[in-house]
Amino acid sequence: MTTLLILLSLALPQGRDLFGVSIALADDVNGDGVRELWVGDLSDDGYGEQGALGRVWLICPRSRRALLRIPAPERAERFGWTLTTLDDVDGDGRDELAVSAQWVAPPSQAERPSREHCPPTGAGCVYLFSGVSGTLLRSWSGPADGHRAWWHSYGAGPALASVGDWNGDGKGDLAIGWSRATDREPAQGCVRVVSGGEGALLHESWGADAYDHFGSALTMIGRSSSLEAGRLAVSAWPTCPPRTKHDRVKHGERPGYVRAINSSGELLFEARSPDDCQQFGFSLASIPGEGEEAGILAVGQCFNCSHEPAIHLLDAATGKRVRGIGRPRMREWDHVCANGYPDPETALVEPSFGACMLPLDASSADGFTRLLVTAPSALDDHHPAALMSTATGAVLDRVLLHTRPGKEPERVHWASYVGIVAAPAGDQDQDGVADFAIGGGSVRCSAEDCTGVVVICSGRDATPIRWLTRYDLEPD
Ligand SMILES: [Ca+2]
Ligand SMILES: [Ca+2]
Ligand SMILES: [Ca+2]
Repeated sequence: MTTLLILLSLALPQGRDLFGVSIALADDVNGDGVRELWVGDLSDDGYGEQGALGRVWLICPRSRRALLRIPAPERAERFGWTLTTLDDVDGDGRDELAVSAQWVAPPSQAERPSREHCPPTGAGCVYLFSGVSGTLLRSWSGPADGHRAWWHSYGAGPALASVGDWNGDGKGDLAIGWSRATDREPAQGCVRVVSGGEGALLHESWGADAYDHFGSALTMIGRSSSLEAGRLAVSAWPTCPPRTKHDRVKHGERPGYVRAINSSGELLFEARSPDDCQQFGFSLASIPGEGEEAGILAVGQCFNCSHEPAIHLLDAATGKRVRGIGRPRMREWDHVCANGYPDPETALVEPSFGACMLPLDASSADGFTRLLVTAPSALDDHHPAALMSTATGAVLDRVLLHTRPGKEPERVHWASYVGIVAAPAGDQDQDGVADFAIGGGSVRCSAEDCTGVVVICSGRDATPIRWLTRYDLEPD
């Protein structure tokens, strides 16, 4: 019934609260000693041909003030599903912000595709803005994009990643995953690395086959400082060719793969799942190594796949699998809520386990990096994420949304899909440990429920510190 309500609601343009579908850590713009957050907001005010126009907020979390609002540029729609900060480009010493629009309306009415066409045909765009003023610096076009899971916002594209200074000109550069790009074959997908300074194409590589959707997820690996070029990991989630049902059965699933390339464009390795899962690479995260160590590339396979969800930890230099993290039992993931399950001892965490991953700075007692792992779910999402040991796969700390600091808990009950994104949040509570933020984005079934949120959590023990919703934002 819940799923039905969501589907019905999605069919309607009204009532979507999609505040928090994307998050990135900003500089301390207002000088209060705590860094700001960029938050994407696809909520329902302002609609175009293909859906919400979208906007991006720069928010001071401490005061809940919006310091800047970047509206969708002219003819851009579905603006803000993905965003990333970039090392300084315009020379003011502050990071810039890259934001995607999944669709750009053509200039003439005659060229408009049907509104029902999903994913939309035509062009999408990625825009680079000054991180201080929100001034548009440049943009790059590619094929229109959408979501990998058709009924919600998981895995929205085009994927974006800051790649440090790829070409050595002292300015930040950007990788864009155009997973629906067509070369010799349809939807092979490509990744393009572009220069933040000049806008020039620095690198381009393509998926192996038709419908590989290469470029679906991106992350930098083995990078120790911000303006140092590292290596780029790119994943492909192949889909079945859109032919007849018979063909679909005949072709079956094809395994997903992850490739790593360096700033000379050389292929360093290609990795696949031990079980050939199609959605290997749904999520990617990089755990930097100490000193000469190459570090670890964490690869998630989750959600809507016919294989068991899992996280694979690969050697970042060779792509060889080091170990895996399996889906925990509910009892371990959330010992409070597990009591509500028919069989808490055997029930497993949602199959969205691993939808998003984020390594945290502070190490666990065993000396290994802790990995934030999300498992977003629908309307009763009390346990969206946990900190896990990359050594043992054990759950170390849990993000539990039973209470909202300083507020009535009712709204908490209706936060949903929290964990479709995760981002570093700086040290918000100023205890010397870097914190993190996880975001939701919801479909409202009536006026008061299902709020899109950004939940800022303590990097020390994962306790929620602060909630941000668009209703809380104070006008500046
Ligand atoms: Ca600040
Ligand atoms: Ca700048
Ligand atoms: Ca550069």
